[in-house]
Amino acid sequence: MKRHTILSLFLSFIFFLSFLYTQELPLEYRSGAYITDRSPLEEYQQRRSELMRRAGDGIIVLVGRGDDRGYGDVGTFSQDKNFYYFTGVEIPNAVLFLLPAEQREILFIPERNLPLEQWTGPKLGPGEDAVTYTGVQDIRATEGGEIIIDHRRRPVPAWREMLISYLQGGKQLHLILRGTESFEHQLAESLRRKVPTLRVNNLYDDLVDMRRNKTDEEVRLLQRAIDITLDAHRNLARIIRPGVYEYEVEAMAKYTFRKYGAEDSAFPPIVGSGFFSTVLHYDQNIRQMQDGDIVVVDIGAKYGFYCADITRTYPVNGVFNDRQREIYNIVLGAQEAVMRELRPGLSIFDLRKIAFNYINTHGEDKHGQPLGQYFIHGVSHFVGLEVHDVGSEHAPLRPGDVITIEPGIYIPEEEIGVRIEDMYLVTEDGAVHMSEALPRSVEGIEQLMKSDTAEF
Ligand SMILES: [Mn+2]
Repeated sequence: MKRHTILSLFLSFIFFLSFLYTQELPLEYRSGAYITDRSPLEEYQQRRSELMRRAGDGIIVLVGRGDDRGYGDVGTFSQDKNFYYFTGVEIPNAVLFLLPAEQREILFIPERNLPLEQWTGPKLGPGEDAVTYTGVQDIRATEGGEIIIDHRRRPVPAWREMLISYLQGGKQLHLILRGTESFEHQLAESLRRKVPTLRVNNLYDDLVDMRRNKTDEEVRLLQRAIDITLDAHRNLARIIRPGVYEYEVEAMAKYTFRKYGAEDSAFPPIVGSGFFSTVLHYDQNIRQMQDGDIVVVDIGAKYGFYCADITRTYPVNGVFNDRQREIYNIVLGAQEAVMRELRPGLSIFDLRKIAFNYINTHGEDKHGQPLGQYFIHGVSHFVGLEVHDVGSEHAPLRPGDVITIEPGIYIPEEEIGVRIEDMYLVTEDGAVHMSEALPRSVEGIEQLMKSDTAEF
């Protein structure tokens, strides 16, 4: 009797497992994806082709981020941005080989681990489903193993062994080396011990060149991230009033991001009121806002891995006082001065000079001094897969760049901080103002705070 019970329990457990793992789940659920919107596969294919064209020969190796979470571990996974840019793949522990001369692509992903999948959900392993999901035709197991060909077992090398044999054959290794201590640096070092003749070429400049040049598809995803962020501002503007805590404003931003399918905040939301309006990256957001305060709200959604970064400054009681209005209009004037000049050929460094000159020649502090000293950060940065995206502040801007313009004045003595930040796509003859739909003028901001039209 007892044995019978144990046996039937065991059998029903096996039945449950087989049910769990044989049912057909849509591929995106099994891909580890957090995004709800991905570009067509041809988009990633074109980026890989372009990278191969630039490398010319040898072997390009891109390594995705690892995920060591085991049974019962919590936490989340976030793919390496470059790996995502070339694959659209969020599967952890993946590695991509690109062989330009042979026009070959090999994607390594981990074999499925059924017991672990009880914790993590069904995943994509090497096989037809992974080919369909990624568009890469040759998909292999990261760890290697063996395959049976003509009734004989043949070993299949793991990706590192396979790479070493390519390099020993004389192929040059192409890596994207950023900074001085990346995983790719360590990989190059460990490979050099096995292959003393190793030649390494750094594709970082090519990567920057490619990632700066936003495709229509990237502009679409960026615009969606921006539009969701503008909706967040519309929603939070109408709840700002004396007595409300900064975290309530943060909550409305995060609520709106998720409500419209953004994965997350692109960075910790900054909601700084009173004195904290003058603290650039204040993200504690614990203060109760008071009548007469000004509050800086710097937020951005991350959608399809693309980031938005939009700042507005609001008067907590709904109406700017005279001094706040004066400072606000100087910041707005600086932003418009930069917007008028924005065109290809200027650098981000040049843009800052325009903003600084405007601020330093308008208004003064309590001691009769010019206000340039209170503009203490850059006026612009590239935006894309990262909030502060790749690209140098001295590089001439060109069509396809997406940047911010965000002048600010911060006077701690007066507890007045104002920042206005918008996003722009640089074009042949100027720029498209991607966040234009959200009001920026004093009247527009005050009207927005009164409006009843926010959607929940
Ligand atoms: Mn910014």
